Amino acid sequence: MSKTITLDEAAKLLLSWNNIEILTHQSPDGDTLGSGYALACALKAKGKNVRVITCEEIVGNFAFLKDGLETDEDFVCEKVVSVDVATPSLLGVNREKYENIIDLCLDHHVTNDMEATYKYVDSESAAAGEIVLKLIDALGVEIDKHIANCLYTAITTDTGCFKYSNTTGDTLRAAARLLDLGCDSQMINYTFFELTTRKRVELEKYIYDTMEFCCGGKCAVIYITCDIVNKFQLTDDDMGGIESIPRRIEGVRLGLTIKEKSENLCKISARTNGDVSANEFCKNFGGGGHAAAAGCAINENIQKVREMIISKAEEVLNEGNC
Ligand SMILES: [Mn+2]
Repeated sequence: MSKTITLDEAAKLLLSWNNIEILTHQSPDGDTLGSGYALACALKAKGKNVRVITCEEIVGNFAFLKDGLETDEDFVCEKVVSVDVATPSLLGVNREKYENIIDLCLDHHVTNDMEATYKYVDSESAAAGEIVLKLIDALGVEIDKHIANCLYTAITTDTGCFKYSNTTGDTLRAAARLLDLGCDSQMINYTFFELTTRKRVELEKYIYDTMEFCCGGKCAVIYITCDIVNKFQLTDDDMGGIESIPRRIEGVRLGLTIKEKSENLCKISARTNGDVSANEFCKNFGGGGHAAAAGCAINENIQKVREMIISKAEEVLNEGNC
């Protein structure tokens, strides 16, 4: 059992520790990386040896988050902190090594089921970045421009540029403070919400061509098959945020994305505008997440998965008279 602690207690622990590794989740997003690198920089400012552990090399649009965080080659880990990791499987390639040795878990997912010695989970926070901002204050570290950029990236990406229903007054006050501290919001929002690639445009063409509607238009389903990923050599970066396309359509209450990962494995992302629970929908298939955004995986071929989720969507949307 993990011991739930306050942020002040978490700060005290961190100040008493050294040689700290910060774990981020697989398929890294702006929140896990922004929060992880911001916390690392703050701990470094307190004279700690620290490094961020990722499941893959961080290149492309997220690479700037790593600035100024060189790690000694002879680093020996003593303490492990996870940020934005809701469940052990999200540790990916690092799961085996780390899942039983996490000292502190920091997260904002209501479904968090990580085992750690100490835990701070605040599901009211729109992003782990909001929690890390408060933690850095508790550590007594002055937030420089780079830390502000990391935290702004965390918060803006997890809120869809402050458009999702998880955005609260506190979220906006946190973001406002980061602007006051000199973060480059224009560069960050351009990078994550406007900049696109040719490959991405090709993917969107395919998605609009193959999109399906069910439940009388209350549910829209899009598909990303292995064939299309191979044809355009799509990376996770190219596909980021694609899941939010279906729910933009008028009348759609539940937007579903089926990503074919292999012949017998598909990942499903559910997105809603908050009135239908994406979390409850994905729980039917052993997954979970938030009210407006959740996911699950099904070990079946894509045709079977299509039938399963459309039939569940019909059940959910018709039952609730949505
Ligand atoms: Mn997050």
